[in-house]
Amino acid sequence: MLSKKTPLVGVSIHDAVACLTLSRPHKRNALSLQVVSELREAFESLPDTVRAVVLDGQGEHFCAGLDLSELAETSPAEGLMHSRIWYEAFERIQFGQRPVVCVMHGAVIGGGLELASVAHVRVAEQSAYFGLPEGQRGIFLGGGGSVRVSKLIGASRVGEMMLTGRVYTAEEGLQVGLTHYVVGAGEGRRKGMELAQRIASNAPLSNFAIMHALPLIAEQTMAHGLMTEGLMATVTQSDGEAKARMRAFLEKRVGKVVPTSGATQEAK
Ligand code: 1HE
Repeated sequence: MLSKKTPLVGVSIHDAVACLTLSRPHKRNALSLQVVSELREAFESLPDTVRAVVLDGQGEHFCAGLDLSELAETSPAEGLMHSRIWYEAFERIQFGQRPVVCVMHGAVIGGGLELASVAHVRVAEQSAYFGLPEGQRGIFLGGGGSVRVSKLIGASRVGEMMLTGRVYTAEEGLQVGLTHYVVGAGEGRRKGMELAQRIASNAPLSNFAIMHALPLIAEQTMAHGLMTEGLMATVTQSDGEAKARMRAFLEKRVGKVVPTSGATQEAK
């Protein structure tokens, strides 16, 4: 008889922001195929009113990476399919409908860091630490990290992490580009929500361009990139929403850009 499974990804909706929480704390939120599939499903079944997502983890750690019990006995063909399932799910999240703010604490290891690198904004609590112990486990990155984490910090640092087992602290992660923010213990969700609410208030077409066009432009040659950018700029600025927002500024109905503490440490 099939028993009803406890959801491994919690979902709560707060107006335009959804919080998705890895909820397998007894296994340190290790990513089994079931978790990956629930994650994908959770992203894909959010109501249209949700315009940004916060992704975090329950318990002491954000995520211990791949569920090692799943790959211990697999054939090469099964291993390849395993990666493909992760790739498809992660692609849907990165190039889905809504920007994602990932809030990390404790272990952000292996596949956990690969998942975090899918997000568009990353917030680390001071307890967060980043590792890629694939070399020690006798495996390789298999959730897109060779591509995505390398884009964040460069293949040289990724290789060094995997070869030597180096672990970056949250502060070091901020310096090298693994996270955009470092906040105090227990502050991650609040900061993540604040950022997600700000993202949700942007013009939808601007968020679309940032999520979908910017990564493509960054891969293009100068000539192609400028052409793509020009076309995307034309589309966004032609939208009624853009016209209304620009008028609101010119008529002094909205605030100015002001200096803030920026992408730096907040509470100690
Ligand atoms: C796991 C996993 C896991 C914990 N797969 N079961 N990832 C790693 O190499 C990280 C392995 N995990 C750890 O180093 C530690 O568990 C932590 C530092 C994350 C947390 O330590 P701790 O002391 O809080 O917990 P624990 O006692 O080690 O683990 C609690 C339980 O979670 C325990 O199971 P139990 O049945 O004995 O209670 C652990 O076996 C289980 N657990 N982590 C399976 N990862 C697509 S390719 C990606 C490649 C990778 O991700 S490689 C990195 C894999």
